[in-house]
Formats: sequence, C-alpha cells, structure tokens
Amino acid sequence: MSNRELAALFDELASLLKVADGNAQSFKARAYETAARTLDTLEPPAAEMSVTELIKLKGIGKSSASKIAEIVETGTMDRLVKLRAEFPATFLDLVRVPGLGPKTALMIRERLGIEDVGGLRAAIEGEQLRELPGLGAKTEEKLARALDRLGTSGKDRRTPILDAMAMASRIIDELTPMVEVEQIQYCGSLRRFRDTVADIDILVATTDPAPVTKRFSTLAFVTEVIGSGSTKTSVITQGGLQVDLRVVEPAQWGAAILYFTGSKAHNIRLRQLAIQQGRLLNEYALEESEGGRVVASETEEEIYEALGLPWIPPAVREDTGEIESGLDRSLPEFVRWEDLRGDLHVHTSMSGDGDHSLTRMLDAAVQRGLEYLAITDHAEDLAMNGVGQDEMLEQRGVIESIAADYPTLTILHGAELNIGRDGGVDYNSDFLSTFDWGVASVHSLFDLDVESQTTRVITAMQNPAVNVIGHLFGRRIGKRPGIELIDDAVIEAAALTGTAIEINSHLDRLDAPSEFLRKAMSNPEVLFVVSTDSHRTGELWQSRFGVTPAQRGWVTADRVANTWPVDRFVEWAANQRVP
Ligand code: DGT
Ligand code: CA
Ligand code: ZN
Repeated sequence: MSNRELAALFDELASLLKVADGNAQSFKARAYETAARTLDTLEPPAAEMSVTELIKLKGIGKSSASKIAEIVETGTMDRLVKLRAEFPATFLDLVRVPGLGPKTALMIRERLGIEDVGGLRAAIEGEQLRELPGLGAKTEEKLARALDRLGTSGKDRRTPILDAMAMASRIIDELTPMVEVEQIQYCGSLRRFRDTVADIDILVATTDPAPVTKRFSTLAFVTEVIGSGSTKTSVITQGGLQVDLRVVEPAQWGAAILYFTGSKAHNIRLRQLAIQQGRLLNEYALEESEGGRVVASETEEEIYEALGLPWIPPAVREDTGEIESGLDRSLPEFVRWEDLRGDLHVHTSMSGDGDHSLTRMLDAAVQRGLEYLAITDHAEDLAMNGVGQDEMLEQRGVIESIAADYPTLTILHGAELNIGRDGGVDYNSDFLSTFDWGVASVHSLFDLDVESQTTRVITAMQNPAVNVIGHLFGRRIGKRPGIELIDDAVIEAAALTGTAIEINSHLDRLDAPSEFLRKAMSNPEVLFVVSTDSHRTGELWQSRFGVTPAQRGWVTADRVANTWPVDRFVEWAANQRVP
C-alpha cells in the first residue's frame, strides 16, 4: 500500500466525517486531512513504519497512526466502510446542493426519507420542505433555483473536475512506475477539460496488460470492480466515481488516445475526412480502405498530419470550428503554459487563508521561473481573512527591503479588493493609488439580480485601482453556481476600461469559464491574465490547469497580458492605473 493510496483513504474519511458530523469544520475531519497531506508528500513508505514511528511525524496523531496500522493489516478501515454504506454517492450529491449542506441534508433524510437529488426535487414540488423546522417557502424557492442553475437532474450525475483530476493523478502516479507501463494518460472529457466529467478514462500502452489491470483493480481507493475484460477494466472509486482503464499496444497509442479523448463530435468529423481520402480511422489506426495498409497510428501528430491537419489541442476538440480552421491553417496560437512569464494573483500568510510567508512564496516564484509576480493579499473588507492599511504598508516595506535578494523577479505590490454591493472597493482612492496592481473580486452577495450584478462589476472595472477582475463569476464548480451577468455588457466594459479578465487556474473555479472567454475573445480589445490565486507555494504551478480552459475559450497568447515581457507588462499595468 503506497503513501498516496493511504492519503486517498484519509481524504475520503475526512469528507465523510464532515457529512456525518453535519459540520464542515469538524475537528476530527481536519486532523485526517492533515494526515492525508503529510502522507501525500512523505518519502519512506508509511506502511512499513511502526505506530510509534508514525506518531513522531508532524501531522500524524495517535488516531491516524492506528488507522494506518489498521489499513496495513486489513486493507481498509472499518470506520470508512461503515461511513460509505451510510452515505452513498447519491446522498453526497444531495449534500453538495448549494444552500443545503450536511446538516439540513441529514435532517430531511431523517424526517422525509429523502436520499438523493431526485427526492429533493420531488419534495420541493410537493411543498414538503416548508413544513420542517428552520425551513420555509423561501428555502424551497432558493433550492429550486440552485438545482436549475446547477443543471443537476440526479440521473446524469457528473463529478467536478477538481475531484476527477485528483483521482486521475492518484491512479496515474500509482501505475506510472510499473515496468509494464510504456505510456499512460487520462483522456475523455477530463483531457478536454470540461468543468465536470461523467467518468474518468485512462489509457495505458503496454505489451503486458495483466499486471497493470490487476494493480489498477486492487488500488486501495477502488471500492468495486464493475467489469474486467482483455482491453477494458471499469471500477468505482471514492464518491461513486467510475474509472475506465483501457490498455492498447504501444503501436496503436496515437489512434487510441485520439479516439478516447474525443469529443465524439470531433471524432466523427475526423472519420469523415478519412473517408473522403479513401481511408478508415478507428481506435487502432488510420488505414487505407483497400488492403488495410496502416497510414499512421503511433502518435496523434502523425494521424492529424496524414489527415491534412495540424495537431489540435485536446481542449478545443469539440467540433466548434477547429476542424475548419485546422484545414485552412488558420488555427490560432492558443496560449500555452510555457508562454506565461508572470503571476498576478498570489496570497501570503498575511491573508488569513494563506499558508506560506512572503519569502517562501517569492522563493517558490523564482523556482517556478517567473519573471514577475503580484502579491495580492485580501483587502480589509473581507471578513476574517482581510487586512487593513497598516499591514499592507508593512508588507510593502518588507517587499522593498528584500527586493534586491530577487534580482530575476519583478515584484508588484497589489491587493485583492472586494467588490461591494454597488461596485465600490476597499480603502480610499488615495491609498489605492499607491499600489502597483489591483485584483477586484466578488466575494459576497452572490444572489443579486442580473442587472445589479452587471452594474456592480462594471462599476468596479471603471475604478482605476482595478487592473483585473478576479474569478469573474465567483462559481465553485459543482458547489456554487456563478453570479448572473449580462456577458456582452461586461465584455464591452472590459474593452472600454482596459480592465483584464482573470482566468483563475484553481480547479475548483476555472473562472471566467471557457464559454465566456470565447465570447470575450471576439472583442479584440479585451485582455486576459492567467493567474493561480495561490494560497500556498505548490499552487504556483497550477497555471498548467488555467491555460487549458483558456485554450478551450480559444484565447491566444498575445491577448494574455502575463505572457508579455516584464517591461511591457509593468508599463501597461501602471498606465491602466492612471485615473
Ligand atoms: P463524459 O464521460 O460524458 O464526461 O464525456 P467523454 O467525452 O469522456 O465521453 P465518454 O467517456 O463516453 O467517451 C470517451 C471518448 O470516447 C469520447 O470523448 C469519444 C469516444 N467515443 C465514445 N463513444 C463514441 C462513439 O460512439 N463514436 C465515436 N466516434 N467516439 C466515441
Ligand atoms: Ca468520459
Ligand atoms: Zn485570491
């Protein structure tokens, strides 16, 4: 049992405990989360350590240590098995409905026997919730709206990309070191970076599939094997998420990864192109219709080339114009991770929710190879985590005094401002004008009507202290729907005021969403920045994620301000702030 498998079990235990306790801040759950984080980065195998040795590790308490021993001995944890039975995946979907949460979900299960989202919908229609203590007609209305906006019908349950990516990386990290595995990659909607996925598709190239399939179906976080054949094995993992593993011959890798990445609509167009050329395209190869000679199969590049196309990034394979543009060689230069030179939304431990000190964040930025960085801790209007003018000034003093230690990094002093009800932001305009950079984000009042929200955001854009709007819609994928905005009005205001639109790289957010980005791209005046919104050093690398939804929105490198050389960027940022 690997450390990462153990970590996955502790993460699952923690999230189930939060539900069982009806409390997202559950102390026990937190302790298990800390244990999971420790295990995730621990070098020596925890499974080979004694309880005494385990307890000595920072982040592992008595209870976690004895649970590790239990897993090593029995393969699982009794507590976890019981919790899984008590809270099946369909009930967890119910808990996640915005405005419900564990406490109410438990109450309506007990009182009304509601077990899933479908049951909730029926109870709202039957006006049953208003009879319960603490709930009313208003609650029913709010929940009905949340269900509509989430598009959750209960039947076609989809998993947010944050959870799917975590599971896919865990599986891939387990299988990659196997000698039998020549290539491995997640494909399907996850590789295309849809916000949510129905299942995870993983492809492995190998000449010896049996050991790979065996390891896959016995991973600690696999709860059920639902099918296993010579080329495909399907399992259920934490939270009811299905994972399909397909194995192919190394020579068929390109054709297989192309096919299983999809989308189906993109595949169909490729197949039509092949037919027009007297060829056939399937998951094994591109071949001549007559005689079956293989034209290309090993890499995606070779197959696209043979079809008369450049390699098309997975994110745009949706048959929404990429084939036509590819054929006439007019596919744009989509922004890539290597193009990013700066990060413009970064927190330190001065924000209540930040983990690492200023210097640790700066060191990590240097390691990441960044040329410029804006430190943007939360401004004072944010409850709990925001800071006042004095602290901001103190931080600025520190930055000035240590800047010389970072000769390769240009540090901008900024803040993440909070957009108030009427579009105003924190501090006064004199103080605001002393910053180098301002991110402004909506952190409250998510339920205002569409006109008020639109005016609110546009007012913030008109403020010279605001360089960029952070996570424009404020959505948390699968948890909280975004605010409602009149897209065209916001896009026009961004163009007129020169305020950039942030592409927030956190997998929980991916905000602004790619549909909005593509609309915004059609106005040539609109600029973007891909930022990480890091709260700890490791997150500075997550812009790898942010560029993919940017590609999905057909965003090109020249339109992303943090791909520009430092001089051009700094000059632009300063000019934007002139009232
Ligand atoms: P999902 O799972 O609903 O989030 O979306 P996908 O795109 O991952 O769909 P999935 O898992 O059903 O299939 C994975 C890929 O396999 C899909 O993107 C394209 C390919 N595929 C599946 N079924 C068909 C089909 O009937 N025809 C073609 N051409 N390709 C298919
Ligand atoms: Ca899929
Ligand atoms: Zn932030």
